Amino acid sequence: MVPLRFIAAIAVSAGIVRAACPYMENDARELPDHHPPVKRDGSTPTDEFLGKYEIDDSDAYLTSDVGGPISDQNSLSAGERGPTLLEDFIFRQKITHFDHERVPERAVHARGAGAHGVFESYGDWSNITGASFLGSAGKETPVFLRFSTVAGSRGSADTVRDVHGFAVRFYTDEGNFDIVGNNIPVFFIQDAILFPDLIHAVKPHPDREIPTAATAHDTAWDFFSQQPSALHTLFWAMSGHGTVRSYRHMHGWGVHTFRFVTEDGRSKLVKFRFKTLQGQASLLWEEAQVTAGKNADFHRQDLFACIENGLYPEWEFEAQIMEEEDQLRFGFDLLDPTKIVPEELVPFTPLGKLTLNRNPRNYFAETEQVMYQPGHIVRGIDFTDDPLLQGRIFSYLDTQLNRHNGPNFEQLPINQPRVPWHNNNRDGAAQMFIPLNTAAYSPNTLNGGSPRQANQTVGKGFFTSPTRGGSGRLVRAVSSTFADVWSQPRLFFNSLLPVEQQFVVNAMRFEASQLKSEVVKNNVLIQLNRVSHDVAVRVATALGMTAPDADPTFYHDNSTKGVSVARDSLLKLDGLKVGYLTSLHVSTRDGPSIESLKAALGALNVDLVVVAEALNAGVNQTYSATDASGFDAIVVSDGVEGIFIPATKPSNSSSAYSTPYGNTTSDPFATLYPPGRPLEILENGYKWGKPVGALGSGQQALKAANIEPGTPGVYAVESTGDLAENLEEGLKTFKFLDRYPVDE
Ligand code: HDE
Repeated sequence: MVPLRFIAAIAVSAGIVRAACPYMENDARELPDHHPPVKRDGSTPTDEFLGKYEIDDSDAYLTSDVGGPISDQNSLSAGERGPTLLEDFIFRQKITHFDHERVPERAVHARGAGAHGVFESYGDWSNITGASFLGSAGKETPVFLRFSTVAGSRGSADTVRDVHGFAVRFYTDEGNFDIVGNNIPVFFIQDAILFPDLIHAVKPHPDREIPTAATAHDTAWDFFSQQPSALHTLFWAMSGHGTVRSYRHMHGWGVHTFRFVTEDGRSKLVKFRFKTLQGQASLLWEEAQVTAGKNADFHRQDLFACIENGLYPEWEFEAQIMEEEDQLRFGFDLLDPTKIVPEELVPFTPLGKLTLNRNPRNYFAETEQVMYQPGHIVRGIDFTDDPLLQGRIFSYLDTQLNRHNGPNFEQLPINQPRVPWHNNNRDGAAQMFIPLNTAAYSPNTLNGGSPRQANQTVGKGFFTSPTRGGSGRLVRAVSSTFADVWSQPRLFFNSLLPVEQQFVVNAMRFEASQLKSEVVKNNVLIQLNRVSHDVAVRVATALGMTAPDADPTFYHDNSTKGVSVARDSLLKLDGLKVGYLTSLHVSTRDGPSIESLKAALGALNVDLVVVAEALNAGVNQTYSATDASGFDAIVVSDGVEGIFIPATKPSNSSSAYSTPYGNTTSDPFATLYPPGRPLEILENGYKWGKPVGALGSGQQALKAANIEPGTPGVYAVESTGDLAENLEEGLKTFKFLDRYPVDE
């Protein structure tokens, strides 16, 4: 039998197969090159690997799926007014393909957006892990990151309140490694067998399919209150972590404890975090709700635009590194995914940096078809016995089989490793390659024993950490070391600013007051009361109920840093937007002052969006299409106070323009937008904690909106220079939360 390698070598030298690309060194597999890689103009060219799969339709004839040039504008019919013929293979192929265009959406995390990027290791970490992508300083590894919400279906809005997915694939030179994480460091349940229960409870009611992408309903809170392991994640989700400003402004967490293993088999326990280098930022709930209606694509738009504009978001990849014997050292179990390890106990070690620098070129082929698995693991990293992780290792492979309708989904371009693969897996629907080895089994002699077995010492194979083992009676029970599920939600709540605590309480009031079942509401109060009597009383008040008596078994005053969103200023202002409210009545919109403001903000990578009644030179947006939710700060230009101040009576003067609420007006622009919109934008911006400002006589608009000049985050100024300086500070603060009252 001629070895595969030999056949491949002949094929290459005979020109039957092209020489291997850099990613597939010594490998015969390669696509034909009739579709040369397409380079995108601008900042984000396609990488060489995926480029080979791209199709460039420019200057080409339309063809059938099998290459014959065709016209498909009209179907083939028997006579001009006659029936379409079954013979019309062009019609049938096109319609059949269309009928099969969808694959099942993800059972959870269906709504999402992804991007390509690169990971760079800060150092040689071989003292703690044999993972090759962490093997030397400056080593680069391609990545693909998909962000998501959990509960909503594929067409749901981005800004619903939810946990957010943060799934990272490293295309390492020793195979694909996925960290399929979330923006919240803990999870609702401790055992994977409860996942279907959790999701059935959280998804819409089965009879009426209501509500979409929301937990504010009876089944969700019934489950949360019957399964109190959910409380910790619930508290995080009810805080700003559930309503992020953008995917760029959140951390990513690996959630489970994993293992690092060195080449010589020494292991450590690790928890992973991707720390946002933009800084954390959140929307307020009312703002998030409005945004969901005004711009359902708010987060994917932000991500796409920033990358397209070269404002590449970055995260530091960090690990909390612990000893094997630390498993029960901290007063909880490191195998319990409902627990964080407070950073005061174990600080984070920064290992490298992840940068997103390239948008997908086709949403379906890349973002929809990327199929992550916690089971995608590489040499030097290993699992732990966390029962949630154990179940996930099974579930993700299974769900991909369902989505792809067969086992060859790893051959899709976005899923392929960037290294050759060799095994005896064969056939199945949509097999994309032509395996030449007829001895598709192991051990074999007919193919020289190839593909050969690799292990810890031979062929740099994956190996299980030698420290791992298990024995014991078979049990169907959660470990008693997982029992305390109330102390850490309290730790989280204690660690928030009072106004952030208020938002958590407000969120619970919002959700719980929509519950129909008195029993569920009561159970919710019982569980909240175990975490905090204060929270239970505050929520009970809004429900018109009485909280149970204090239940102090788990009460404590500990706190930890790093869980609050609002405590720290933003690190970068990249991609933030300032709305500049002006009017066609004034010419300041294209004068030198606005240019200087644009330039000053542009230097911070902040976009100044000029809004007026109609598109015109120097105007980017109209009032009819604009809302406060589209901006991170709002300023009013000089000379436009007229459109903010409702007139008491219609003006008859043809030069006047002061009747936004009147149904008769001499303002030629007043009917171009909904009555009162400019004032509404300013009022909402202020209400939602944004920095607001006004130039010159525009300051009268602040008065009309009842905004007190001189209060934090309110800038009444005369020059654009002052405004730019103030806005920089204001945007770093991001939200001025003292505008929100806190319960006494
Ligand atoms: Fe997932 N989860 N999950 N999950 N999960 C899926 O896989 C599952 C859990 C997470 O952008 C599904 O491909 C089980 C924790 C992300 O493509 C499914 C359990 C964490 C994504 C699935 C969990 C996650 C998923 C649906 C309990 C954070 C989206 C489609 C044991 C650490 C990945 C799919 C993407 C997706 C199962 C719990 C994160 C059904 C059984 C904990 C980010 O297989």
